[in-house]
Amino acid sequence: MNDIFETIKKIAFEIDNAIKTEELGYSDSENSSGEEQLKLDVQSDIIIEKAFASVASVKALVSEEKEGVLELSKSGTYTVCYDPLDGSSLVDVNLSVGSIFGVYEGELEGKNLVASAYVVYGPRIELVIADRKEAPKLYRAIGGEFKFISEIKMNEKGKLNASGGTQQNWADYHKAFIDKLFAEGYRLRYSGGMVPDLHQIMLKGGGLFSYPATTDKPNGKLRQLFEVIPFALMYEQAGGEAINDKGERLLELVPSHPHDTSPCFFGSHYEISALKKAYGIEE
Ligand code: P6P
Repeated sequence: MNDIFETIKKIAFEIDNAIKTEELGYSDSENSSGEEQLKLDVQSDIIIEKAFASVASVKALVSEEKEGVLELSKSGTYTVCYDPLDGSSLVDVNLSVGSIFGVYEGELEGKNLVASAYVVYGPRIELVIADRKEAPKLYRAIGGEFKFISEIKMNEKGKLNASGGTQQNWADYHKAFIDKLFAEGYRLRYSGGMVPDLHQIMLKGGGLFSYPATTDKPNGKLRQLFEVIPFALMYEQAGGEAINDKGERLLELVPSHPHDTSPCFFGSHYEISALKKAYGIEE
């Protein structure tokens, strides 16, 4: 799998360069979720597809920017599911964005995720890689190379609260729960970019990121295969938890379509336990 991670490092520098040099603006197309595609979305997807086309261990790709599964090689082992530039609309207000990768072996479902990685394009380029055995590893681009910085471990309880979704469309019990955390002194940290928002909570020791079911998005907004499940591995391996609105582990999700979404909650044990109580979920 090292060939996949080395490829992601190359991709990271190419997409970072595209962010800094390519023209912004919308293309004249939509992705499978009906979202208008930015030129950078399309450009980033092309960079990733080209990069993995020559990696022998990769048999197929699933992209937020593509409809179905792109077969690359019958002899490959892994399917890489990715969001090439998550939160891309934040680039034109100069906020951090990211790429998310889930590496699956076998059927495309949570239990078959063998590793995940994400890249944060911010003041620095940072890469985090997780497998099923160890804590996530943080790397930082220094002098044109990624240097290992540290393993990521979360505390039992954090201080940050990233509360996603349109508040007027939250369920009453969700609003009461979020308000309770703020009443306990949690600080709001929400940029609208899943990658930097989840990265910040992990690196700052913990807290809660929530994107619940809402009246306008009853199945949540974030995609299972290339957003929710890859980050679920990160949070669990960092000592946190990642569940849906029924208390099920996000790593046990079984999407029926490559672009299925799920309500999702990522956090430290204290916050997830408090959420389960607020949602009437048995511990
Ligand atoms: P909202 C970006 O569009 C994204 O897919 C994630 O990166 C982010 O967490 C979420 O949507 C933000 O959605 O509805 O809070 O603007």
